[in-house]
Amino acid sequence: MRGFFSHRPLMACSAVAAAAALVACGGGDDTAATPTALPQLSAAQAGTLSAACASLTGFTYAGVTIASAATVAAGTLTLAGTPVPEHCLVTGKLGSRTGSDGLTYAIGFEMRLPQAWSGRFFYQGNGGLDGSVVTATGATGGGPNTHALLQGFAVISSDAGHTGAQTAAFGFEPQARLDYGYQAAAKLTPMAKALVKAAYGRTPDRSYFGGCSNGGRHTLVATSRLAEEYDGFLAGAPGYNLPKAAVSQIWGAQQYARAYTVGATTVANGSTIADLSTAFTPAERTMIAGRILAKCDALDSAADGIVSDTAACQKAFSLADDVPTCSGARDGTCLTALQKDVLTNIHAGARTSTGSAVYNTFPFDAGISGTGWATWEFVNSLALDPLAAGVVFNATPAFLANPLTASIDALAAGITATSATYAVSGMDFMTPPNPSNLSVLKNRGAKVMVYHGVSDAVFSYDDSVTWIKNLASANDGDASNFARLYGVPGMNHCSGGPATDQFDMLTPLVQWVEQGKAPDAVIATARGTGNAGGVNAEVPAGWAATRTRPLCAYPKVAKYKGSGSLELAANFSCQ
Ligand SMILES: [Ca+2]
Repeated sequence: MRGFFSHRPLMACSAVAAAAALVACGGGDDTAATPTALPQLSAAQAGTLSAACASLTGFTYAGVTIASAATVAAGTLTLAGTPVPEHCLVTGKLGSRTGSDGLTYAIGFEMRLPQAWSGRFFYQGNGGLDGSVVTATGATGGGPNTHALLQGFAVISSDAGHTGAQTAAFGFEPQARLDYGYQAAAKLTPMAKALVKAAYGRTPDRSYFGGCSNGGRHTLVATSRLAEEYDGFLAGAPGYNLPKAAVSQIWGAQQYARAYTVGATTVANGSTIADLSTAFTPAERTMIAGRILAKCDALDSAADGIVSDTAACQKAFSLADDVPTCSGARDGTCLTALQKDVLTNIHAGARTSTGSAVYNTFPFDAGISGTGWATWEFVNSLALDPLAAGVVFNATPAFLANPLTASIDALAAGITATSATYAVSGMDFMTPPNPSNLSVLKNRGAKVMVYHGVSDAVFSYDDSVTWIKNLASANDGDASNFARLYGVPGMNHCSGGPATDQFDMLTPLVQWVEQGKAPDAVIATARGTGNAGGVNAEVPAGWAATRTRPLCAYPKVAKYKGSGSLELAANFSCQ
């Protein structure tokens, strides 16, 4: 792979930036603190499909087999109640091969090419363990209302090099791991741009990469590995330390097992697992959320059911002092001392037996009442994360006999280790090589926007804060001229929870990249009753169904202006 520059002053004086920074560079005067102007990329120009769609079956590219190319009439697909305009759907495979396990592998993909094209290309990073070609609508998270395909992007989606969504068997095959980690995206990108050229007569003017969860991970990996290929990156709930988060989840399951009803079981993905949700009932989690709100809601100047000032809340809220300790049986109004110990540990973050942090802390936030929070903590921690951490990321892969008794030390070591068969560690193939050094994309004029639910239970919002802080430190204390993080209070993993979880972050990203209009705030809406893109049942009854809020770029938070309706974003500002 390309080299990574670590000497920032050198980059600040690169050829691209030299004109704007001539004095500072030539004089070698470190006291000159004037920020270097970053290049402004030009706007994409609209076009139309110039090739006959069916003729794209004849598209040739090394290693590619096109299976089909057919016109999809307007309205055949509907997204959030909106008919998708006419487009050309091309399906195919790249790099068919026989794996070390004797099975056939390929990077399956589909590409949707709008008849009326914006001049832009969107790489859709998908979730989970990949393994299926999710419809290439360009879903960007933020509630099901925004899709790059609806905005005229040519969109590619892939299975990342293996089939069988949510199964981990591919994790025994070394190359399939690497394709899942980052190589499928690297291989598909130039192919997709060539296919765009075949379809429209020119390569895309501007290229974007986005997704949520594992798709957010793909996106932050691309900020590092594919910095020269993309102009804008939209990462939702980025599991950019995904192997660590997976080990952390298993550790969390072991914590919950200290307080659950022994013998209680539930079924997930066809398997019977311990019912860890008995450790914290919905009534107890709702009570905890209420206690957090009582302490933290008004810290942002509005008692509106939203804890906007996450940092202040961590200082103000004490699980020990602010939640009653049960004097008798659990009845939903209190927590036992053991429950408090477990939940304190969960928020303090996973540790090895010698006390080393496995991952990161998790903030207290009102979204702990959400069903998504519970699913990740109590179900996926036993049904999904053991597949990822035990098999796919592990130097000695094996299905875990019992995640509740698995060695966290061994799992934590396994994701950083290599072996003769697995020469690249899980952490190396799954994460950005250096998430704090984005000099290449920065100095090209590319931009990064990240959003993250503060009540995400699997990938910690705190880890995204760590990312933006480290990025700022590597850029004279402020990376906001090319990268911004937007916390979504109350939101669980990618969507849901008591939150304004519907927003279009792609349009502001395009405006930032192509017009230089920096996004200070992004307006988000609650998906209450009647929402065309799907109703979020966890919007509190006291909220307007269409409540709006500004999502603010970290470290700013949304504060009430002091007058006007609490339901309208216009009455809040980012401070
Ligand atoms: Ca509030």
